[in-house]
Amino acid sequence: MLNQYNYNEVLQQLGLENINLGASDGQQWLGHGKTVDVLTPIDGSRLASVKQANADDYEQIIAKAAAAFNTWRMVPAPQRGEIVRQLGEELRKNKEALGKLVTIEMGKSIQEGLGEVQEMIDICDYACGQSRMLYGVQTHSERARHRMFEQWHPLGIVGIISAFNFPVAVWSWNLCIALICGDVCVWKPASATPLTAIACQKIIEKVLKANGLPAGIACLITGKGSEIGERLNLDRRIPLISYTGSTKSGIHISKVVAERLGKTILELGGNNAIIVTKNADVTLAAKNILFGAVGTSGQRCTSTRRVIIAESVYAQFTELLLSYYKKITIGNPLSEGSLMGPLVDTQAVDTMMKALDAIRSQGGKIIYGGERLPEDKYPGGCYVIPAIAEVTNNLAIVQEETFAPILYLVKYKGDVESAIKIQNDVPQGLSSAIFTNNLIESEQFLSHAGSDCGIANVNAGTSGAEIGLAFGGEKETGGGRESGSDAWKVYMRRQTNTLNWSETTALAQGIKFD
Ligand code: UN1
Repeated sequence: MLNQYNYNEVLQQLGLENINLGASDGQQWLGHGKTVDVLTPIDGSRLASVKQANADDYEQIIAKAAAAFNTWRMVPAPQRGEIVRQLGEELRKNKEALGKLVTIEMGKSIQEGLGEVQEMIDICDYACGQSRMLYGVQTHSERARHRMFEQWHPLGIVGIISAFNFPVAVWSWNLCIALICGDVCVWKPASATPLTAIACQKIIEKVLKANGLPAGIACLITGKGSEIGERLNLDRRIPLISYTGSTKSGIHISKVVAERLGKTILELGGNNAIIVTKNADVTLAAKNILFGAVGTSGQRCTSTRRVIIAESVYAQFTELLLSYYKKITIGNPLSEGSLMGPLVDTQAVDTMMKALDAIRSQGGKIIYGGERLPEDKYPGGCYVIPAIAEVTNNLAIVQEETFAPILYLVKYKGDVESAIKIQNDVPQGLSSAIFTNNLIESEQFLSHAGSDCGIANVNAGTSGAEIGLAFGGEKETGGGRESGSDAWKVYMRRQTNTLNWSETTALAQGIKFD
């Protein structure tokens, strides 16, 4: 019943076959590892198979990447930007098919699948412009006839390990910025989403080939995190690993990469809250919270997980939110009529069910949803009704990130400071928001003593960030920043230069050494 679309048509449009090689150096496709089936969470059916990379494939590809870096770093940055601009053009042409494939492979609604591809296009445009703005500072030397400045040089191979929930956008944020910085990239996508990765790899290969560029600039290696991911983490030829995923894996990766003094960008778990004060436009808040909690079936790292509501508006807000939840349409995410699709797999549904049990046993109260939808009407077993629970913030389960559509309601008494205290009282620090029309409350939230998150919004939700500024979070979220603003600097090597044109020796700090 749900399968009203022809998945094969979308796969074919993007050059995917029944069995696909899962690794590429940008010109040659390889895959001598295990063959795995890829299933769609829409109805549990098999989409295609992928032959993963083995250790030899890995070695071959990293050797190509290392060689390509020597060429690519010498291409002028604005010319590198031009390649990224062309990638944006190709993505525009493939937006519909790729958006559909994202939806088919991991289950987010088609609106959000298309939105994800739009984020890729946006970062291409952004990175192209940034390629002419890799600015280094200069300052005045304390010594006569000396010049001091900083330069930003390409870093090397960047390993990108991405998650299933943004199977293609996370790659593009890293890839586009890394490419204009003169780096080459090796991508290990999430095990659940190799097909979107293969499709993207084919798109970028077309651009690289059309420009006569060598193999190794943009590479793909599919495989298990514990095998291929771990090889990347350990590999001294790779100066930077950008990882998006769980805090648990992030801590492991951070230790392994630090052991060889490599750099990491970590985008880990969030536990994002929205404060609704007595001065909030309650309707605006409820609408934003609906998207934040239910969008991508609650599987964004920016998903709204907690709402901290002033006692005086609690009843009014809750009633309104419940009325919205009752109208949520759940079903095939390819259908424009569905607001919410399936979770990524049945394991994710089990995790949600366990979290709901934990809420009950820890003293929370589920006031809406949480049911698994029946397989006869919703084949595949991945559909649920999103849940709302009344809790206190200190419950162990509330302190964790459960990657599912469970929204916690926490009542607060007193002023906005008490709400901010609750909002900050979790180990994670990615995204946060306040809904208020009161200037003082808003400024308090944004102040040094306000939200401790990497993202803090006023009258806008926790998810759906634009690409123009830096994206990432503090505390257990890992501290990494990607995308816009000066996030590009992590992808480069900084060099401080002093140039003496005095024709004499002059030591800094006034030291005489004659
Ligand atoms: C993620 O969930 O890993 O802000 C990234 C957002 C998106 C990115 C989410 N632009 O929700």
